[in-house]
Amino acid sequence: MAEKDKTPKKPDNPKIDDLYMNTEDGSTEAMTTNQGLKINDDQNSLLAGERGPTLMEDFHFREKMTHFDHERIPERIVHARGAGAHGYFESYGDLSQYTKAGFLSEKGKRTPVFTRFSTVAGFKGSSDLARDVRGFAVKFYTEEGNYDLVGNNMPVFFIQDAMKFPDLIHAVKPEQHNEIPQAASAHDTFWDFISLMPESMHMIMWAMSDRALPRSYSMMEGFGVHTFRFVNERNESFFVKFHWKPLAGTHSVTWDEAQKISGQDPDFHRRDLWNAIENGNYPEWELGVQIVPEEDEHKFDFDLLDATKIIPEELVPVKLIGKMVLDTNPTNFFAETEQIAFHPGHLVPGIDFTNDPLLQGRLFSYTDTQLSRLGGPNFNEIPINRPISPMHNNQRGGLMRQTINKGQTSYHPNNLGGGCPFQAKMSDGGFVSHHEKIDGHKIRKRSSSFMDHFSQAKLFFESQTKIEQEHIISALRFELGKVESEDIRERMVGMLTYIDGDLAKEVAEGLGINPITKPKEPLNHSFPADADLKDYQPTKVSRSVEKSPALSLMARPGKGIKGRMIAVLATDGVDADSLGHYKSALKKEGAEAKIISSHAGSIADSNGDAIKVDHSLLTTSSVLFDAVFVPGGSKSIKTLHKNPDAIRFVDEAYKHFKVITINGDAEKLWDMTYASKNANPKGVLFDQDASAFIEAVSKHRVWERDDATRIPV
Ligand code: HDE
Repeated sequence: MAEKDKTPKKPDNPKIDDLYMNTEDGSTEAMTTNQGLKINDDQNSLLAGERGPTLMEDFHFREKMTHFDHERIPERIVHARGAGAHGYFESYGDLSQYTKAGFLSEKGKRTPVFTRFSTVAGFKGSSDLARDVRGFAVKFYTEEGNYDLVGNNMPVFFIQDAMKFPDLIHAVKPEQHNEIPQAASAHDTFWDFISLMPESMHMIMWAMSDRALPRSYSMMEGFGVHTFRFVNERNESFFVKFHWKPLAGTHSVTWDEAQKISGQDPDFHRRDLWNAIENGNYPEWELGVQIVPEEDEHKFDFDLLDATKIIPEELVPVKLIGKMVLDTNPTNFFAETEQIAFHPGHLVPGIDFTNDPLLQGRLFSYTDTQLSRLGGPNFNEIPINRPISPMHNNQRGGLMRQTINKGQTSYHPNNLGGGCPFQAKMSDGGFVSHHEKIDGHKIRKRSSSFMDHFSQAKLFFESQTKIEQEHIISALRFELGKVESEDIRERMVGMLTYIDGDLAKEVAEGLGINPITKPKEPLNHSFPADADLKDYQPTKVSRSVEKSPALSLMARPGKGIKGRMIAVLATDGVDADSLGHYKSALKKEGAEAKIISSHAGSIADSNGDAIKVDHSLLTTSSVLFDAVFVPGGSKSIKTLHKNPDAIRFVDEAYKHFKVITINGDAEKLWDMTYASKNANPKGVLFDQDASAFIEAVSKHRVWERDDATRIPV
């Protein structure tokens, strides 16, 4: 028999007395101290006389204030700003040919996950819309222990060796003398470092592309970045690269929007994820793998261990092996999203590392950082970090220990404790590292197979569509335009000539640099002392594919408009039929139609029915929406077409390549816009029904609208 739901229904308009009855089991909940003592007065401190000083003995005040004083923990050194959600991963089939990982062993097998998305450079309170790489970290709570796939939304990285990570991060974070700028790479120290690091050039192309400005977490790809290993039951190993492919497609916002969103709603991505889940529009990604047999390790013209390289999908296709759905918001941000501790070294049998020197360094850093961030070695006992599989070992004590270990023994081997916990055989899921043969000199040196820094940067740039290339050029003009040192600007533009001559020329033009000075070789300034420069030349400079269309965001438009935000401009007198038709069609597709009006509260439609207003024109902006619908209704339009904010709303949406539908009398409002001066405006639909609008919105933006950026808003 199903258990009776004891949760009391929340009254629609709760009165203060109802709020005493809000616990899950319906009982009342008295306020207590941390010792369980019921509190009678939480309003006043204990005073010596009505107008006297506070008494030291006020234990309730002291406890409350002490806890408050210690509420913050150190934010993450990188990826401080983030948001996360619970969900599940479902395997598409049996992957045992490649890996013995249990969670990939049968069709339909579900594993709970928690996923956290983040920006890298900004502090915890910074804007979601910074131009930055996004973290894409997934904790799989498998039956064989926690497996963490701690990736990013770009498949390569700035550096090849973990030794350089502190330098990279010091360069991109706010400058040390004045702690400016926040969450931005557009400043001198970042470009000073980058312009001396040719190995960063491939990643710079990604970071300057629209990938750095995702429309939504649910519209970005994720990548494991490093090459990992799959290992099967026969101990055969395969190299593997992980990919997350969003079902909603890959979409971004423009830089002008990003900057405005940072002011209008710095929580834009966090809110988008939260609302999508609350509204049942669960974000979904497919997990894909590129699998390379061990014997093919040296078949490529790049090194699989070099994290500044991709394996083009045209060389090794991505095989889809499962789906992740995020369907539950955290109950408490701090307890879950903030305290979750990821680690690329959290593995399950069937998945293992390679010798990628960036990955190897990460294996040290992630536990180490939790010691200061979460305060000690017991962070694995925080509920969000606990595995669902049983956990037994002889680790004891330490700050904030939660487990009450029973018995006499905490060592191995033991007889007194019955030999427990015992070591598990491989056949019982005991983890054994892959038996890779290693034979080498102890040496600090980068392999010369890592030295071709430009071929893939070029491949990326040349695989972009024209509009994406233009965005990369503008991004570089902006970023370098904010750099004060002319030397750095010039050095960086010089470096770009090694990627693409036209790219360098276009950027130089925007910066007023003429002529371009090609930096003298060697370009790399990250040499050890006493280096023999011959060792730092590429062994091979080649490109096995000329173009990789998969590298363009346009390659993955996705399906439908689930989770898209549609602005409906309307006020009293709005045409009830048209509005009703659109609202129900959009809801069916999982999009959110929001009524934006000249005032807050509610409006009366042409039938006199009251409609709730979601935002007034004062409290929102077109940059927070994907498309605009202006229904007719002469009274509504009469009011709106005199409102400069409404006109600006439409113009700005036009500027950002968004689909606009104008129905009936709304044409009067359209005629007031700058955009209407174009006789043939692309992506503006007149008197269309909702299906035409939905089809147009599913393409995300009208990139072919070539007069868009000329709109002066
Ligand atoms: Fe991280 N990284 N990282 N990183 N990283 C951290 O760990 C580090 C790198 C990534 O939502 C830190 O718990 C080093 C690549 C994500 O909680 C820290 C190096 C990739 C997150 C750390 C790298 C990542 C982190 C900070 C160079 C993509 C956020 C707080 C060797 C594959 C996870 C923490 C979350 C977080 C170190 C490079 C992804 C300091 C030393 C490459 C998604 O340990």
